Amino acid sequence: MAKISLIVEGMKCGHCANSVKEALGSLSGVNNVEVDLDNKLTKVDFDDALIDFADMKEAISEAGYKVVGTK
Ligand SMILES: [Cu+2]
Repeated sequence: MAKISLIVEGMKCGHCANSVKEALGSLSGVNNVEVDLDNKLTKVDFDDALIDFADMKEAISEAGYKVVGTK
């Protein structure tokens, strides 16, 4: 199990946070997602044998938000 904190731009409210959560949660290999809206952080627990940063970035992009880095 691996953890990453993604810095996501464009999330403005609880609805945005849920959209990002759902986009990531639908990917196989993602075990848990927590969004910290105030700090633009999305914390993901994942299995690095099944999914990587690029996959998460793409899913978030498809949901309409932008990953600008990690922390
Ligand atoms: Cu919103």
